[in-house]
Amino acid sequence: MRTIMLIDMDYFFAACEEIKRPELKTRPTIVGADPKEGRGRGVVMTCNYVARKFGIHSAMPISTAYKIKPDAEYLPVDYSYYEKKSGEVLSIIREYSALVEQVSIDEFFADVSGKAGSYDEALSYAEQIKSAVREKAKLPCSIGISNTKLVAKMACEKAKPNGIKLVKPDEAKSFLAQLPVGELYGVGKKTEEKLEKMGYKTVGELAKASVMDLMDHFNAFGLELHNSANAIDESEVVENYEVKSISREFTFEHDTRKDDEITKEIKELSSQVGKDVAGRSLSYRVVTLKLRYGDFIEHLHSRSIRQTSNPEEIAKTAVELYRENVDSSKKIRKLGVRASGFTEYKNQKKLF
Ligand code: TTP
Ligand code: MG
Repeated sequence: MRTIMLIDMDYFFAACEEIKRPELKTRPTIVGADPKEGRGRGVVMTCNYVARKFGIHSAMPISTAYKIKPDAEYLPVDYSYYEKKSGEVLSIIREYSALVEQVSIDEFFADVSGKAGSYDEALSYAEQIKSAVREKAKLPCSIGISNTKLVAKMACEKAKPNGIKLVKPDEAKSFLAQLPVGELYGVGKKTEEKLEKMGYKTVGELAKASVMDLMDHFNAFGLELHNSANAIDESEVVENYEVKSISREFTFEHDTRKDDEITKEIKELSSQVGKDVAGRSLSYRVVTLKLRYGDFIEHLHSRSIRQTSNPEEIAKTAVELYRENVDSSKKIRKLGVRASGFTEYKNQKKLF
């Protein structure tokens, strides 16, 4: 029998800020765009649970948050610190499990099948991991435990904040059955709407739907939906040492069409991405430029180049992509620059 844990940090970016300034723990604290006294653009990346009590949440426009709570603490995003803390958490979890998969900056699957003989043992093992993360990294987390990644992940959502939830294999189907379809992992807004139109409101109802019917509507994804709703998930926890991409984004104060303003920002973003790439001793092969226009239409433009570790190539390629693709009849709201297609150049050198 497999025992899988999903460890997700609570209000991660804001919890990191509380380490730097413990007095924030009792204050509503919001990490994200600068609110500029209500005129700011961009969104709340996350906020602590003190702020959540006022209805503030991730992805909310920062101006809305400011309307609700102008006297909250508003802090800029300090990625490099959060990445450092994320690395610390990963090392702590590795002390407890040989098989760890990092899903995002604050989310980790651990297969602890060999470590916990029974589910009671799994619970106390999770307690130990949670305490170690709290004591060593000074950060709170929540842990979901089950025999599949799917149910562990969804159990963790229910354990939040600062909790542990175990769903035993024979309880998995009934645990899922009561949830609205929108809460099933993998179901986004569009799928949710479609499923509701088809008459499936809860995961339990979806579980009983005919696979054929689901596949008629969703093709192969229909089978996945059927399996998920029935708590069937064979996927394994896989080690992933590699980073897939590194990116930075920027939202302009005012939508703009000024070429010099835009290229300056593309170069700045490229330089930040370049530093990050170099810091990890990576070489890259793909550069992507994201352009979001004032009407919120977004385009991604990518180019493959010769594998290189030269950070300058990012700005050069991104600016080329901009010149070749920009729709100059429209103003730009937001920019993003991404590097991907990595190999570790230290290893490459060894190979050659
Ligand atoms: P989450 O784990 O989704 O959120 P959280 O850790 O802040 O809160 P919770 O207690 O509910 O887990 O995301 C982890 C971090 O990723 C979060 O602190 C901020 C960042 N983030 C973004 O950058 N963009 C987003 O859209 C979201 C949701 C989060
Ligand atoms: Mg989290």
